[in-house]
Amino acid sequence: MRRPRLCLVIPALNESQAIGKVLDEVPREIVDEVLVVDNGSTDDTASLALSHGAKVLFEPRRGYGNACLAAIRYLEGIEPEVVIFIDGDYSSDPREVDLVLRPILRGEADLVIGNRAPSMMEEGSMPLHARLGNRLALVLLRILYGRSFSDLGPFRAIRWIGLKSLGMKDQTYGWNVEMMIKASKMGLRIVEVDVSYRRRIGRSKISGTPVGSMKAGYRIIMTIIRHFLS
Ligand SMILES: Nc1nc2c(ncn2[C@@H]2O[C@H](COP(=O)(O)OP(=O)(O)O)[C@@H](O)[C@H]2O)c(=O)[nH]1
Ligand SMILES: [Mg+2]
Repeated sequence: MRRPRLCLVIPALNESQAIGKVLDEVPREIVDEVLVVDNGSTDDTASLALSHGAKVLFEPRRGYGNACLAAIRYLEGIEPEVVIFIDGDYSSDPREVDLVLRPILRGEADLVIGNRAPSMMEEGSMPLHARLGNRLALVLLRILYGRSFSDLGPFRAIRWIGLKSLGMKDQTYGWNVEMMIKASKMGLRIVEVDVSYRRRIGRSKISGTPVGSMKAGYRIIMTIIRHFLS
């Protein structure tokens, strides 16, 4: 199997407690470039990312999607073969990069989504309200698009050509589900693989509180409906 030019993208907002540990777990023999997109952190996320071997991009506009879009703009100049997205909070395990990469290397997938398998989830890693929001979104995807996914997990690999063709736009937490909907509509081959999920280090920016989950859930559900109507 030929090794792709692989870039790992890590959106990060105030992850100084976690980012160094995350970067230390990246299998550098597989990953060619690691990008941390800092979204205006007020802690030393950026300097820690630098000292742990990442390239740091700054995106002043807040939002998970904005961070990912900034990474895509940068990658236009690199034209990697595969891009892997992973959160910077230590919840997903970068040592599992090969799990999400394998179906692409085998030529079986264009997009591989890491399914946070219940048997591989650390207790307390995902609050009940986040689980319920995830379920609701998955039910909607099934009803509106006829697609059965197991998870909206953020740890995922996608072929660069496929990613570019999606024309991603979502600036916030609808990003992950936008990718799944567009990839489905465009007929990309989507494969799910089981990955682990740990308790994050530091404070959650999204689904750590019921209010945060509701806001993110609203965004996600509106994204699903909007794309259905368009
Ligand atoms: N760049 C950027 N990253 C964000 C933003 N909000 C959250 N993140 C990052 O996105 C990832 C997921 O956020 P997290 O707080 O863990 O959400 P949770 O997993 O739902 O609790 C983490 O790596 C955060 O640092 C944001 O506005 N901009
Ligand atoms: Mg998290």
